Amino acid sequence: MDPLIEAPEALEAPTTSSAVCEAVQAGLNATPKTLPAWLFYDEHGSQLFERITELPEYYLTRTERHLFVEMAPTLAEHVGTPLTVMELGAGTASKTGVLLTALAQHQTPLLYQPIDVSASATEEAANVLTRLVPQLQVQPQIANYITERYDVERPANARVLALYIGSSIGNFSPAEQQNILRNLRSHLEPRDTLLLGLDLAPGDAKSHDALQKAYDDDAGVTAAFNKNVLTRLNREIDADFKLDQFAHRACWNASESRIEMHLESLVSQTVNVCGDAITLSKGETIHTENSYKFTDAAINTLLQDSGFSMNRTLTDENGWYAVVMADA
Ligand code: AVJ
Repeated sequence: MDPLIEAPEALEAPTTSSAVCEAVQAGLNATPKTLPAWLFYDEHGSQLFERITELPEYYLTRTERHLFVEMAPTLAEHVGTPLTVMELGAGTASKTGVLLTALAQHQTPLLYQPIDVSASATEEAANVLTRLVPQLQVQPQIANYITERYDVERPANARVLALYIGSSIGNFSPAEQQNILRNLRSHLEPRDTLLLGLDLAPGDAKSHDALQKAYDDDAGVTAAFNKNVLTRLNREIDADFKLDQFAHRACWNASESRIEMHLESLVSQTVNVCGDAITLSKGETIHTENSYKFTDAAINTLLQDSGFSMNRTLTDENGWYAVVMADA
């Protein structure tokens, strides 16, 4: 497919180990040191993320699911029928299932079009969801949804409900966020609807402490998720990270409105990565992830700049998480 824009390094995993070496070396030789975020999601990392979504401190998944349960009965009315559902990212099947179950009561069969870079993720989602919603017709597409064109099918001239949920957009820089939504909107018509799930910035409603703990839980699952990146590099490429010489750190960057995850070197040390000696001083960190958090104003700007017009916003009673409906 035609690349629309330069691919951000964050999204797509290279397929050869020499390409992984190159990407990892580039990040570790930069100042400050970084590692690409796709490294998180190997098999063990994906399992750890599933465990994160069940932690008491990690309110995002559970809060979004509650909001879906609340809005599901009237969603078909808001979107209008006939409708088809497409989703960026394979999504956590259980949450999408809440919406699809309700929508399938208004529309049989219901065409569901998940778009993801990972074939295994879309397959898994398709399997779980068809078991949950037998009226579902699943048509997955493997594509990089930032940079590539994809197809959106409209059976019977249906309206499209586009899902981009789970705070997935938060892992991308503001420029990438805009590219994702602009690319999405170029596939939609004015009568179509976007449903966007976003985590809200700390403030009067949410303390910094509550946010911080969501990314540094007491059981240490997020720490394990972060350090798994190093385990993966030791296994998949020629690297010798000593795991006990790194510590998980999560910190709020107020000026960028994001939680950052880092791996802090506890000692001054040298690590070998594909024949390259990387030196880290004591206290130096490797930046592994950004998770952007949104104010109401930032949500408005993001939608406006990408051509959507805000329809309504649903937030939980604490005001911690938002599900936004916008018109294409
Ligand atoms: C998958 C992007 C929603 O940023 O909250 C969870 C990933 N990182 N804990 C997030 C994550 C650390 C998560 N998203």
